[in-house]
Formats: sequence, C-alpha cells, structure tokens
Amino acid sequence: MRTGARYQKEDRRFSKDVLSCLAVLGWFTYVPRMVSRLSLMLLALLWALAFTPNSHAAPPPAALKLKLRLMAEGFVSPSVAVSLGGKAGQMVVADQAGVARVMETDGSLREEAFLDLTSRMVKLNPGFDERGLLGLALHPKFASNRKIYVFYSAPRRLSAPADWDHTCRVSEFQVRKENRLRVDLASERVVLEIDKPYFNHNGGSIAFGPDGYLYIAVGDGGGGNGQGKGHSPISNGQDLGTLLGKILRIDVDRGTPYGIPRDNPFVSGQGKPEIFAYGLRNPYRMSFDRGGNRDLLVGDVGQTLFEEVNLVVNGGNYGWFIREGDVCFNPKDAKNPLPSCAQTGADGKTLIGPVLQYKNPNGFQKDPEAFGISVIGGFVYRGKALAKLQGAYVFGDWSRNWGIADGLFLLGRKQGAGEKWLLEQLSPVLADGGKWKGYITAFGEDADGELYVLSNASNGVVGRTGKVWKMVGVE
Ligand SMILES: [Ca+2]
Repeated sequence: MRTGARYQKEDRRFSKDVLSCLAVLGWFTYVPRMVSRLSLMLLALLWALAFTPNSHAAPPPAALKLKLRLMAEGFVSPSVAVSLGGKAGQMVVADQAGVARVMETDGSLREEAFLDLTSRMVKLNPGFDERGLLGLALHPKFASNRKIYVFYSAPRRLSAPADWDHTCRVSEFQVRKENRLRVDLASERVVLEIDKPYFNHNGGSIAFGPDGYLYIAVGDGGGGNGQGKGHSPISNGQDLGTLLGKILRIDVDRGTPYGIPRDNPFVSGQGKPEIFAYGLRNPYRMSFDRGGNRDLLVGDVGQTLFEEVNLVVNGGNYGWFIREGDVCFNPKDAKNPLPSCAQTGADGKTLIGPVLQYKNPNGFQKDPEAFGISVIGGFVYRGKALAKLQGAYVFGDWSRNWGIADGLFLLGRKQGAGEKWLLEQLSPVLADGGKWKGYITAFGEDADGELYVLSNASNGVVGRTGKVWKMVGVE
C-alpha cells in the first residue's frame, strides 16, 4: 500500500540529492552568477505569487469534532474495510500484510482468517513497502454467487522483464459454501495481471460501480517523476498503451478472463480497451458515492507539490505527469513547475483538474498551508450517525509528517459544477478520552453507510499497531 507517504520515499530521496547538488553548486557560484541567481529568485517569487492565490487554501481551523470509537486492533497495516453485506457492521478487514479477517458488529474479530494470501504474495519489506494485499471487493451478487475480488502484489511473473519488481494481480475467489466467513483458497481465478517496474505506486483499490463493472485503480509504475525503468517517454499515466497510471473498468461476469464494457472509452482503438480513465499517479484509495450521482472519487497521491482528489468520469484524463494538481509538473525539477504545459493529452482531450487539492510540505516547506503528504481517499457520507457530514466527502491524509503518526481528517463539500470543493478539517476526538495518534491507512464503509478509519502507528509493515475505528458522532 500502503499509505501514500511511502510512495514518496524514493521521490523524496531523489529530491534531496538534487537539493544537495544545488547547494554545492550554489557555494561555488561566482559573483556574475549572482545576478542570474537573483533573477531566478525573482522569477520564483513571481511564480509563488502567481500560483498561491490559485491553489487551494489550507483547511480552516477544524470546526467540527469527529468522535472515533476503537472497534478492533492487532492489525499490521489495515488497507480495506468492506461490508459483508449481511448484518450491519459485520465487515471484512484486509491487511496489507496479506490476511483479511471478519470483524463483527461489536468489533470482535473472528479467530480464523477470512483469507490469507501471505503465501501468494511477494515477501514484504518490513521497513517500508507499498506492496501487499491492497484491494478487496464483494461481487454485487455475493449473496448468491459467493464471489469476492482482491488486488495483491504477487511475485514477478516469468513474462515480465527480469529487472522489474513484481506483478499486480486481481483475482476472483469464492467463499466456502458451508462457511461464508472463509474464502476457499483453491477457488482462485486470476482475472488480470499487471507487471510493475518498481515496488511503489501500485494504486490497488478495487470497487464495483453502480453499473456492476469492476473498477481497478492502478499506479503509474513507481520510481519518481513519472520516469525511469518501465515508464513511457510521455509517462505511463498519459500513455494509452499501458494499464499503468489508470482507472480500469472490466466486466467480470462475461468473457475469459473478463469482458470489456461496451462504453469504455477506447473499445474501438487508440488505447487499451480496459482503460476507463487515465493520467493518475498513485490512486491508492477510491470509492463510489452510494447516493447522489454515484460519483467515483479517487484520492491520487501526489509527488512533491500537491495532494489531490479527482471526480473520475468515463474517458477523463487527470493530468499526471503533465500536471501535478493544477500546476505544470516539471519532471526535471519537481519543486519548480513549468510556466506552461499542454492543456490536452495525447488523444486531444482537455485535462481535468482535481475537485480538491492541498499543498504538500515536501514542495512547500514551512508554508502554513502545506499540511499533508499523502492523500487517503475516503467516502461520501450517507449514513445516520454523522448528520452534519451528510453528502460530504470524508477523507484524510496519511500523516502531516513522515516520521510522526499524525494522520489528518479532512472533509470536502461539493460546490457548483466545475468549482473546486470546499475543504475543511475535522478534529478527531476519541470516545475513550484518549488522544488521536495514527497514520491513516484507509477508510471503510459498512452496510448502513457508517464510516470507519483504519490506522497504524508505524510507517513500515511491522508490528501489530493497526486499528479500526468507527466514526460515531460529530459535534
Ligand atoms: Ca491530477
């Protein structure tokens, strides 16, 4: 997965190298160069002035308090919590480390695992990893066909280039006939595999849309700057010939191993037919609104300057790596956007900006408006317990800081068509009186539309600090 920030480890290391080089060069610069340095600084200042008013302001001081009740603990790094479709509150909680367990309405965990994919996954790096069990979804007709789908990181398949890292796998399983709380491991049907050049930027979210098709979020391949091994010269996000950097849509009920929905944007050529939307970097978590217009909202983890949420539509191009957020991404110097860039992608369609974005302190150091490093997509709230959040998008950021477990709760309120959504902050309050502390690894939704937040206390895939919290009130 895992959380977004780990996506940035390599990126940040790269940025640091560049910065040290620049610093060294700076010390040995002669006076005449000072003039051009001054003009560069002036340009940078002008750039900052030009862009600051356009960028989304920091969330106002949290007006609403969000009450959290601890439901379950003992996970490594929980990545998914989905309703089992029966009793309200009975959910499956998947862990990046490879095991999924059933959580009862009262939060108790069933002793036996719902699913254990550890032996079919790559071996995870305990210090830091983005691979693992990243997605889990129940078939819309699960009650009758017992089918579930998972997205996990499998060892590199034989047909992949030898220097690539691993293979993302989307598989179908069935729960056992005699015990619906256990998956039959022998029932695995591999639906789709995508080779990954790097360990990071996997995306990994999967969800069934209101149309009954399976949507799959896939990262851009990894590394940094949208470049490197296995990256297209125009970036994988923009290259319609690869499944990397996309939201895919397939029909798991027809075809072998799957069918292509007739209204996918590239069914008649120009790109891979599985593509539904493109221009994504690391769409780690996504969800469909269970009400309203059934919007598909995707939290796309940014690299250096902005974190963003996209309202994803059929055929939409969300910009990466032409843009990061609303600015022109500069792959040679990520902190300094290009003054201009293409308005359209390779297919001539206009790029679509995020509905929500906020500054990342990696790119805006000491900027009070820069507060999060990896967006974690959430859910539009349609339940009963949080009346003041009705219809709003509840999401978060992994942490304000790489080294400190300080996950941030955010709220987006939809505005008029084409307008940016209003961004607010929610202040977490624990039902037991304790102080919130955690990296936010994902959000979950139960059968009643009530929301959950998944967290852990480590930025590695180690320990047993993973927890599931229910959002029980807002004041
Ligand atoms: Ca974008």
